[in-house]
Amino acid sequence: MSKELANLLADLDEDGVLSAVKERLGNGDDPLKLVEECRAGMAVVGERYERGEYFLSDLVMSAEVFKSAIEIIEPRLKGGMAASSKGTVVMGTAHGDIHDIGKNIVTAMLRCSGFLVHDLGVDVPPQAFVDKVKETGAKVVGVSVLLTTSFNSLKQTVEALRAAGETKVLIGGGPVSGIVVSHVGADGWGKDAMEAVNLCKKYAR
Ligand code: B12
Repeated sequence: MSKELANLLADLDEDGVLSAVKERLGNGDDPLKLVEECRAGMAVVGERYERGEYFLSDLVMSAEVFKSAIEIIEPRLKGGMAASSKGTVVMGTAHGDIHDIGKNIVTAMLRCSGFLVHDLGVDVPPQAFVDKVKETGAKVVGVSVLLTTSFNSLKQTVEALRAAGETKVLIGGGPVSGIVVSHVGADGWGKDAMEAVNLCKKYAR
């Protein structure tokens, strides 16, 4: 069952993805599990793109299919979550990078979990993160990065935030690992939205 949804997304079968999502939500499946299965499908899309089997138009199509699936899943995520105030988080995608699907999921999950999130969008310059932290007093900044070419701008963002104060910097996105955390000097990383929520619970007080 779990492979099916990922495969449907990897094959860009929009109708198949949407009916599988509706059916499984109807059966009471965990909405977060569906998000992660869709993400696994996107990873396969990326591999096919790397091998030259898919083109940029296929990446665009995969993003559309993913977004349509999330539109159906997201209200269910909200339904199960508390709405108390857990702290303030600034989110954004690293400078030079316009991928935002993962960031949007993390943002949605944080909001559902009771955090106040200021989402700066994509291609965010280091100073914009610093300015927002000063304005809001956020204790945590979450930066999403999908392009390895944006690791340097991410490092600059961490350095700028360090110079400005005590904010914790969490990172995430497809290519992120412990090695990237050390390279850019961040405080931690999460492999999915649930880990992002748990890290923010630890740091956003
Ligand atoms: C969809 C997609 C696109 C879409 C993006 C649409 C959008 N609105 O985001 C479009 C078509 C626009 C696109 C463009 C490009 N893309 Co693209 N894209 C992808 C693809 C297939 C999926 C990404 C995705 O959305 N995954 C699903 C989400 C849910 O997963 P996620 O982002 O990892 O997020 C999860 C976790 O990582 C975590 N998380 C995310 N952020 C954060 C933050 C914090 C703080 C924490 C704790 C956790 C966390 O939680 C999320 C939910 O579980 C990937 C393949 C891949 N393997 O990722 C390539 C990929 C990222 N793209 C790639 C490339 C090369 C490009 C382009 C340069 C292509 C081109 N020639 O123009 C451009 C980039 C332009 C730019 N300046 O940014 C490469 C990058 C390679 C590299 N070494 O850097 C990849 C890896 C494909 C590949 N294998 O070659 N792309």
